[in-house]
Amino acid sequence: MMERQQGSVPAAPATLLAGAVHVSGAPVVDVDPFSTEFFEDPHRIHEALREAGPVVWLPRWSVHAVARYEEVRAVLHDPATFCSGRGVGLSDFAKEKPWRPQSLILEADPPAHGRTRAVLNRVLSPAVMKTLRERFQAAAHRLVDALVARGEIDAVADLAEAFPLSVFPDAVGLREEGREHLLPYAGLAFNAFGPPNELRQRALDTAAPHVAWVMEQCRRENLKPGGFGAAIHEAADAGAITHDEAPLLVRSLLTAGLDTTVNGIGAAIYCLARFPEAWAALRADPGLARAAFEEAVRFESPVQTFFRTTTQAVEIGGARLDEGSKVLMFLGAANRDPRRWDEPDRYDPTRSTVGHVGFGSGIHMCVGQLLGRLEGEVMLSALAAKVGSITITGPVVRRYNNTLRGLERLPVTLTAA
Ligand code: OVV
Repeated sequence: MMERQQGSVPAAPATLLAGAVHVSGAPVVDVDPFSTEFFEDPHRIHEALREAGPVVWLPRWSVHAVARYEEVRAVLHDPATFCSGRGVGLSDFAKEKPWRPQSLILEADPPAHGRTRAVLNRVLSPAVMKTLRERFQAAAHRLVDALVARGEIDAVADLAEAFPLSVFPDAVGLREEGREHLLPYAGLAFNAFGPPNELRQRALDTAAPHVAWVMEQCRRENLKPGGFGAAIHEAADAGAITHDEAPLLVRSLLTAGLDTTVNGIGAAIYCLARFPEAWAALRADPGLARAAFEEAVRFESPVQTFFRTTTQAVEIGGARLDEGSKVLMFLGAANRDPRRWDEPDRYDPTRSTVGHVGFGSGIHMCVGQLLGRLEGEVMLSALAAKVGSITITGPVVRRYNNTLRGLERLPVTLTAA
């Protein structure tokens, strides 16, 4: 492995090793997409990765990567060749023991995946969303009223985290005590998809109390009737999954269901604070709330990356990949690929976002997408109804995570409408 110096990333776009090409035929791009420099400003390096070729080789972590829309989609839509069962992080489960028991849905392939997916599809169905909408709307309106009364807030802790925390744990059926473990657990799980860098190491070193609490909450006796958790256990009664699978599927909700919506809502607030035209359009037509949230998911791509692993030798984008090759998919780069999007760097709630890969695509496409969209929509529609302006009033601080893109702090003033 080559030595990298901190702070050596040049101001110019990513360094091509003077036309170097990997044995696979993929151009070599010498960047670390899991470094703090990259997290601070990924967009120009995303561009360099797209421009370098349809598939590139990243020597820093010895993986191939795709950053163009077309190839990201192609990988997502060929799960037989680009599998998830060997893990969707850098670690190859065929060679390394997973840090926790393997997810029965995220880290599974057909046909096994279809069975667990069907259960979560039903637990998070449109019909279930209908039963939640009023409750979520009321919670959003209550929170926005309180925040407008305060005026000066941190839009991360006070809004993007506070709102999902006020609705999601109850919807799962969790007890009150210990909910402070949820965000640290999710943060560590998303860091664990990354390479063995400091972020991942530190996350795993401090994981034990969060892991223990989360696993305990997945047991049937700790889940209140009427929630998503109880519904998963009832699917085991009905024979759709086994009784020992149910807790692990509940764990998927606890891993993937909170930090994602926190960063999705955070992305939307950050977009609306930076694009006054978009904010004006939303205020004029609160019916744009759902579209404004969706466009924020495209624009910021709260889930930036996932890996796949090749099940056989395959040619893609003119490169020849061996069996067992890890392929890194840059969802965020695909969502701003100018080959696919007009003015990709413009946040525009009136554009068509159809086909964006912020929720993935294909058989693994976010099973909680309706819940995420519901939370985003009701929050943005409450803001549109009650807030006149969102002004950034202090330093915006980024939160570093190997998979999630979002902020640590976003100081804003909200004025009443
Ligand atoms: C989409 C996603 C992210 C993280 C974890 C899981 C799923 C899971 O199934 O545990």
